[in-house]
Formats: sequence, structure tokens, C-alpha cells
Amino acid sequence: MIAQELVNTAKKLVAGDKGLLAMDESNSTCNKRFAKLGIPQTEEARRAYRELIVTTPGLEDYISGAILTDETIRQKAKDGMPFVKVLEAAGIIPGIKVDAGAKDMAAHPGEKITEGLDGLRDRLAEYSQMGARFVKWRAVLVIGGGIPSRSCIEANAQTLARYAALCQEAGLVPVVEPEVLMDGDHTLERCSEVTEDVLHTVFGQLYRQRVMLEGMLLKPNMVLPGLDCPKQETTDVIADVTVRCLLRTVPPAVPGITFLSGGQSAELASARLNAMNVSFKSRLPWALSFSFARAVQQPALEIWQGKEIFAAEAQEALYHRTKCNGAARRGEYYAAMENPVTLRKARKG
Ligand code: 5MM
Repeated sequence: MIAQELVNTAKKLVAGDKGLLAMDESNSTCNKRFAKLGIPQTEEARRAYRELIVTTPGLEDYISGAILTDETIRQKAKDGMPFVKVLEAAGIIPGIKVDAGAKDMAAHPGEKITEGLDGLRDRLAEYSQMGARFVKWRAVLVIGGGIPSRSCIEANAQTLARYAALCQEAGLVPVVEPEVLMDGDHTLERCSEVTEDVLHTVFGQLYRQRVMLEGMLLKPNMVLPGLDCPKQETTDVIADVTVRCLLRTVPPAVPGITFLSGGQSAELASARLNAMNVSFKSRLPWALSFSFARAVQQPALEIWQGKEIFAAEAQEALYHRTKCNGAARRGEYYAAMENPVTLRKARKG
């Protein structure tokens, strides 16, 4: 019974041309983004921003599920309606980030291990009772001289798998997010090699921890050269290398892959997802979708600046990004969608 529910929820999250909206920045990350724009770093400002997001008109056109945080899942809109109910009323499935963050890994300089397994069973029961139907946990892998180490990859993979097993026990779909960071001057080939190793290890651990692959989603990085790598690559090359890496590592039983954006610009994230779907969609066993945070929210946040008078314009920008990513899922995104004139016409039409 639980198994069928998990499968149904996972499929629903990647159905059609919709994707996930990651609005799960921890308070400290959210505050850092607010600070850069002069927005007060208060609980009320974070609440107001999250209200702007969940009440965006038409959000449900291209968003199937939204990932909240422990603070956000307890917050309400100004009219008193809990955000979970606002999402449900729009047909959007509420999700929740449950990791406690990536911390320095002991005896492994420059590497991270994600914490949060202690007490997780009880927290999952509470979130489920509050309306969450899917869950997210992020592991972070850094590429550098001699890293990521075998022990860091294995520790994070085992932790992700133990988290995923606990989620399924609670009837919640786990989104498994092993992120190989873009920071550094590594090449595309090195990122591909590391991502392949990480995903092989993660799926080995998911098997060992008895996670049902049909009832989970994978949230990986796209395979990209490091931000400081002198040789950047074309959209088509990135699409080819990313899909090849996933075909080698992700079993067909997994219903969907929902990419993180990882610091790419909003436009590049859409263009690269689009290129993958244009070239490969009809031949892939899983849906290729999105679970972006910055690549959906950043333009809206920059317009909003914490000021109510800009809220409607910020919502339009947020909606526009979800629409671009919906188009990318169909392989129908094109650069002119970003043109302000085209954008205005699209808003009217
Ligand atoms: C990689 O971060 C995830 C996707 O966001 P981007 O599309 O911006 O890369 C995101 O869900 C992230 O896990 C959350 O924002 C939580 O991050 P912190 O570091 O605040 O816990």
C-alpha cells in the first residue's frame, strides 16, 4: 500500500512538463541572499518572500511540488492559511528538506559530510502529519587536488541511502541529492568522472539499504566544467556528457531525474535542460526535469528587494522562469523566450 503511494507520488512529481521548486534555503543561506540585496534578515521577511512564491498566480502550471524548510512549513500567508494548504489548494505537492546541512568532515580537509540522521524517524512522522509527501537531503562533493576521497563519497552515499530508506518507511518519497559542486578549475571530463563515481556509489548504497527505486527521485548536478576552468563547453556538449553519465549510472526503475542548478545562470540552466530533452527525451527511461532554487527564484528576488510594491512584478518573473523550464522539459525552450518584448507578448497571450 505504502509502496504504491510512493510510486504514485514520485510519478506525479515528474509528470508532464512540470518540475520541482526548491524553496528550501536554510535560514542562513536565505539571509545571505537577502543581505546582498539589502533585505532585512528577519523571520517576517523570509515569510513574506515565501508567501510571494507560493501565491504566484499560475505557479501550478509548471510546478508539481515545492520543497519547504522546517521554518517555512510552519508559516502562514497573511490571511492565516498555512503555506502547505496554499500549495495543496493549487494542486502542488508539499515537500520538505530534512538534512541538517553539510559539515566539515573530520580528518578530511576540504570535504563535507551531511548531518541530520539523528531523530529523523520522528521528524519525518511530524512532517508527514503536517502534509509533506516528499523529502529532500543534499550531500556535497567538492572537486580539488586528491578530492573527493573514497571515504567521503562512501560516507555521503551511505547517509543518503539510510535517509531514503527512512523516508520510504514513513511513506514519503525521498529526493536523493548528491551535488558535485561547480567550484574550481576542473575540466568537464573530471566532473564527469567524479559524478559517475558518486552516482555508482549512491545507487550501490540505495540497493544495499533496500530503497525502492520506483518510489524515489534523483536530484543530481549537471556535468559541467568548473567555474574557473579556462575551457568552457557548448550547451550540446554539456547535454551529451550529462546524459551519457546518467545512462551509465541511473537504473531505469527510477522515475525521474530533477536537476539542481548549482549556480548556473537561470538561462543556461533552462538551455541545458532543454538540449538534453531535445536530443534524448524519446530514448530515455526516466523523465529529465528540474528542481531549481536559484535558477528559478533569483530574478524574482532581485526584483522584489523586500518591497511589497514590487511583489507582483517579482511573481511574473518567477512564473516566467517556471514557464521556461516547463518548455525545456518538452524540448521547446528557445532563447527568444528571454527577450523582454517576447516576454510581454507571452504574458498577454
Ligand atoms: C544545490 O542546492 C539545491 C538546489 O538549489 P540550486 O538550484 O540553487 O542549486 C537547493 O535545494 C539547496 O539544497 C537548498 O537551497 C538548501 O541549501 P542550504 O545550503 O541553504 O541548506
